[in-house]
Amino acid sequence: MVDLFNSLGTPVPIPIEDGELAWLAQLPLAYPNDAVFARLLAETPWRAETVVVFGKRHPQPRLTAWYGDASYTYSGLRLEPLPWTPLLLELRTAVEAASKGRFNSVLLNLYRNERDSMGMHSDDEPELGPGPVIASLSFGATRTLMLRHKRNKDTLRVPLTDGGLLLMAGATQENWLHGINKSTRPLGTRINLTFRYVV
Ligand SMILES: O=C(O)CCC(=O)C(=O)O
Repeated sequence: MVDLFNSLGTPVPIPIEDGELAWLAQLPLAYPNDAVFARLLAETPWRAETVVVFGKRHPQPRLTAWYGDASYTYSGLRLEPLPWTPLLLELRTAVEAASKGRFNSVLLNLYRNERDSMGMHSDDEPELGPGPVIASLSFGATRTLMLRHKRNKDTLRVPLTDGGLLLMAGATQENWLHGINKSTRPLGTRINLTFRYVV
């Protein structure tokens, strides 16, 4: 497990080979984390999508919503964007200030409980361009992000706590897979927002 205890406004690098990761334990926000969580939960038109994996259709084990300026395709699923809400624009401004990045889209993931998950994958769709910066903001229950190196199979576990911002950049998507495993321990609800720049 990585020990993540910075609380200043600047993300702290997490050293990994063949990639760039940084963690900010609390993104500075105008409202408490639980207020943001409650609004996101209530205001988002959550969807249960079906994806195609190796030619077979599967329900995604979580709910999602796609917002921003561009459509996005992954696992045979084409997502048409919803318009930015005032809250999502505020969160984007805070994420851009902390990351020095620029984002035109955000995927919202709702993990209802310990049975929801995200399979190991890379955010390497062509429309994200080379070396994309992905800014991943978490609210609610802590879930652990698993990272696995594509060639040497090294692994890293990063606990994604309430209000924390994880930045993945450089060659991370080229060289690493990441995902959220199901848990055998009961877990509460978590909302994750991954900000991206779709070309
Ligand atoms: O929920 C998370 O922290 C992972 C999200 C993720 O990997 C993605 O949206 O691509």
